[in-house]
Amino acid sequence: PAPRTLLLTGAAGGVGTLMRELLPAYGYELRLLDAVPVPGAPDAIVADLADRAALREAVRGADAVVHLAGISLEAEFEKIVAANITGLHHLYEAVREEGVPRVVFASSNHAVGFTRRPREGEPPVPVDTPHRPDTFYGLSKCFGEDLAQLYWDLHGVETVSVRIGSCFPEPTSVRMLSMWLSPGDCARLLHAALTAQEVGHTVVYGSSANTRAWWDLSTARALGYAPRDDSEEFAGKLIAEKGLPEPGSADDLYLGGHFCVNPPRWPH
Ligand code: NAI
Ligand code: 15L
Repeated sequence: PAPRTLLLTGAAGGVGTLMRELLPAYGYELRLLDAVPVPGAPDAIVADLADRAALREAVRGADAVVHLAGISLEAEFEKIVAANITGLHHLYEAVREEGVPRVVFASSNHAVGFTRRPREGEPPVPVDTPHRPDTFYGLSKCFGEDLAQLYWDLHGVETVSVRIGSCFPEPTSVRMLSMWLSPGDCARLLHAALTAQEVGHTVVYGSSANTRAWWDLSTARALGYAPRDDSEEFAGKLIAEKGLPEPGSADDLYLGGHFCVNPPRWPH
């Protein structure tokens, strides 16, 4: 049966706010958690990933966890370690202890950010391309994917690690034309990741069916994901406004784009 009660961590964030709106239509009951109060949700659990007891209580009885909480941009190494490494370990320990069968983990394109982006006629980047983080942030997502693999191999906790591209209401840069995951497609992808049979630990790229996509959506599609959106409708306006990336620039060369040279920093 499809999982029904979901713990959604990071519910006050950008993706969390979008998913709070869209996931209930798939029949999920959401339990929300964030380090800060979630606007309009007085019942949300306000807890830091440092708080193991709170996490254990939060996951109890849940059918699955969609784990979005954490530092979502570059930051001091120690801060990244606390939220995205130690905090992730706390979450997986809680999940293991409480017998929650599945996690969907928000990984990132920045786990492979220093990978060259394919040129015209070259194949898309596969999910088994080596990790090439572009930041400490990306490095923490590499760790997260490996932690997920360990909890599957050692403890039988299933995870779908979604290397999200750029999940925002609209793409706002030329790079995002290749990376964009529309909110509707994000909900479709999470639902596929939550309901597919026997995922073990599966890594997928998270983007819409973008004409300018750089990566391979086959493992996502194998879960049942059928994206409906394409960033191309925004291409004319964005390219006219911002121009194409300078040849040889990070935005031109690498999946991670400007994160490789001048990453935006946490907090937003
Ligand atoms: P965000 O920064 O808007 O939201 C993250 C949320 O996590 C915030 O509400 C924050 O309060 C909470 N948080 C941070 N540290 C915490 C802690 N120690 N304990 C409890 N809560 C904590 O990020 P966004 O954009 O919503 O991203 C969600 C997830 O998806 C993040 O893990 C991010 O790395 C990942 N991601 C997002 C992408 C995007 O395009 N938005 C792209 C790739 C990955
Ligand atoms: C990410 O991993 C960030 O969390 C998000 O804020 C975007 O910057 C995204 O990558 C991106 O590469 O556009």
